Amino acid sequence: MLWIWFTRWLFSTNHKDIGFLYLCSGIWFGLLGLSLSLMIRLELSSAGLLLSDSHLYNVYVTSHAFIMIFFMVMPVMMGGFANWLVPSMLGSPDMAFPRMNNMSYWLLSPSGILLISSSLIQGGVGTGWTVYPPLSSLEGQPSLSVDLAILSLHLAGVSSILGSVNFISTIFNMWPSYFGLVRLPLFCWSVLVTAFLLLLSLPVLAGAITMLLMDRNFNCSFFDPLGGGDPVLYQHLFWFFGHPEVYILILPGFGLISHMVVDCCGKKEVFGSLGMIYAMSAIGALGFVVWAHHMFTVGLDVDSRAYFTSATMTIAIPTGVKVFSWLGTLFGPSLKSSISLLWSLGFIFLFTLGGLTGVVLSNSSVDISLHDTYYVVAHFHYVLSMGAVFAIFGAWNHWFSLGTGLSLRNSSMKLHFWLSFLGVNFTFFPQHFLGLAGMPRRYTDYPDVYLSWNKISSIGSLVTTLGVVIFLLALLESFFSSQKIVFSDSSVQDLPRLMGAPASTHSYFSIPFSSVKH
Ligand code: HAS
Ligand code: CU
Repeated sequence: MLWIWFTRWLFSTNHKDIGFLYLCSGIWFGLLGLSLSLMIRLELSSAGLLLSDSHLYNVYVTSHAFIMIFFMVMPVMMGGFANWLVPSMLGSPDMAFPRMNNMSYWLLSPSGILLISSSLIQGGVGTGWTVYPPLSSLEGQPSLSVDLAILSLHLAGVSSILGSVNFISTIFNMWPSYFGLVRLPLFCWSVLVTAFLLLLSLPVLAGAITMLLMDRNFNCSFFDPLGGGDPVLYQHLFWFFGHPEVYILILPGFGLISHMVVDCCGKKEVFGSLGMIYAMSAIGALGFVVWAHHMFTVGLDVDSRAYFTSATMTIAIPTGVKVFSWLGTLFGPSLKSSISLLWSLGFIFLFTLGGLTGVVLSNSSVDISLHDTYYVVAHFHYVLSMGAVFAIFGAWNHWFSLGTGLSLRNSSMKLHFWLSFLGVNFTFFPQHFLGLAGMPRRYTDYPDVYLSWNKISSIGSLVTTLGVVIFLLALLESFFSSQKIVFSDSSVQDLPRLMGAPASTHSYFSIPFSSVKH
């Protein structure tokens, strides 16, 4: 019995089983990342030191970022939702390489174990998620923790590359070619673009951290000026990966939002669907040529700064196309109120706010004073905590019943949304003011002048956490209640539309959910 259970989950090649595992791990890591963020907010809730050691604070900041990026958002979006939805939307029985899919998932666990162990031994990694030398070099942090974290990133990278190869092969081979890629559902498009970004950017990160590992362990000096190396080289390599990475985190969210928005107004297609495809492809391509906007303070020459400023600003155009297309889709009388509509509207509003502060930061002259301040922290939490995370919660509400046959209590989910909406705004809006007033990021302490906004920010994080508790309780209630949604024959006929397949393909659609209960 136990063996059957064991093999079911350990050796599974079924995209829904693997997706389920990814979602479960995502929730677990999400809670871990949330706990770390609470420690950060606790430390910053008053002036002076609460933690005995400022290095420990840096360890919290570093682990929080690694866990949220590599073990929460990426696995949930690509591993969880994409695994569930892509084969279903394509009308294919599974992913192209089901065993490779299993391997992608099971590489993530050793990677997570390495990352967590890195925090538990020899003081942990306090380098920030960017792992810049010389702080991350042997002189900066001689402990083994940094090496463990590097190996963890390598494994997570292999897992993601295998996943990308699988998604690209699945989409190109399992989508009937006579439909043409123009009719490929937008979520599949977003996953396709993301998979290419992963495939092209992760090897560069792998190169950079391998060089760092060589510097640390084999007396190399790629990033050490004393041996003819250059620490700025690391920054170029890291951000050549790092900037595409931020679009990797948001593009699948764009895809999910498009489907939710369409379903909420009962329309057949997103307004400007072809434009959405071009916009996502443009964001993906442009994402590779703007990396040095993270490095305006390293002493770039004025021409490079002018180039990286203007190239970065052009990304606002395709992103604007997406925002206005969502609004165009929502425009009209037939809006159906639902929880996923709330998250979608929240996403559009708050992601745009975060995008606009990105445009502010892209001005190299302004960034000289805003770089490494809380303004940057506010920017990226608006696009991530309110962009990526809102898309995840929206999609969770949108597809939960279809995937599990269970239902979530409407009032709890509404409360969860409003607590999150209030909580994140209270947490991150004041950080704009702190940044403009000069408060640096990654510091444990601050002058009293920054106290009040920091207090409000910390209270905000408690409100968000309360929302998460409500969400978890509602989830437990739904799993343990005996109330199951019974799909009628007519709703099964409606599955292609519910899954988000384009209207023109419905009659060709093979119903993916053989397990749907009648
Ligand atoms: Fe960013 C730093 C610029 C989008 C995530 N970003 C970060 C970091 C993260 C991150 C994690 O140029 C910190 C990394 C670290 O640890 O150091 N970002 C941008 C720009 C965009 C952008 C221009 N970022 C994202 C997304 C992310 C993300 C998406 C993840 C999900 N970001 C920066 C810059 C830095 C930066 C600097 C470095 C700062 C520093 O000093 O370290 C764009 O893609 C945003 C486009 C979206 C919009 C909104 C919708 C568009 C509409 C059209 C009309 C708007 C116009 C603009 C014409 C613009 C509605 C008008 C402008 C006005 C201000 C009114
Ligand atoms: Cu960037």
